[in-house]
Amino acid sequence: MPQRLEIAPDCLWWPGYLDRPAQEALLADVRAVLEAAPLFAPAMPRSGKPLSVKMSNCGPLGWVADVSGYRYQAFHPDTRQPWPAIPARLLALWDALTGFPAPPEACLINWYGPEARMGLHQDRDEQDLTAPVLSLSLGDTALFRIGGENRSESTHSVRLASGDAVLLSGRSRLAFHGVDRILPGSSTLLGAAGRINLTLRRVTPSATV
Ligand code: MD3
Ligand code: FE
Repeated sequence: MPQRLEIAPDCLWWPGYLDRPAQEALLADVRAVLEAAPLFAPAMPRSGKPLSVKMSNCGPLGWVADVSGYRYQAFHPDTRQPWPAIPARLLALWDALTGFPAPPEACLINWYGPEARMGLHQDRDEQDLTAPVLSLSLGDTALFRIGGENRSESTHSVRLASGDAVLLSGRSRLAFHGVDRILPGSSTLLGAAGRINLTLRRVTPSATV
């Protein structure tokens, strides 16, 4: 079991959690998902300005962003087809790393070209903010930044590399975070510059006893 580090309160990081063969297998799963659900270009609500990251999803629900807002929906914004299922390998990673009693409902696929970034934001479009979020990185290293629940709080940065896993729960679930830049050429996994980040999430409240 690779070493686990706490980058911020309740934000756990496993550098190199997936070895190279596991990264290659996961990448093959992602490429199969992208055949059925191609990357789309999300846009900022109101302005319609495109984000630099391209996206897709798998699972019963997917996160989309367009001029009318941010939301989860059951179908691809361009093809109007239901999202493909979450690959079994990802469901197993969710179970192993979160121990959460309900399966993820959404897996957002973020694709970063060499110039892409993601501004500091909070993830609060999910109805169940008590469930964890699991992130997996493939390809080039990202300079990831995380702060506290208020934008004004200090932040710190870590380099998320191919195969790294990050688990956000508890006090980190509403932390501001973003990607300042990626380091093109830092990984050979994708066979080209760029980075893929997968985030597995619950969206709706899970049943309580
Ligand atoms: C901290 N993705 O998809 S993953 C996102 O690398 C997103 O693509 C980044 O931020 C990426 O929303 C960061 C790590 C991560 C994911 C979800 C979080 C950090 C988080 C949710 C709450 C707090
Ligand atoms: Fe986020």
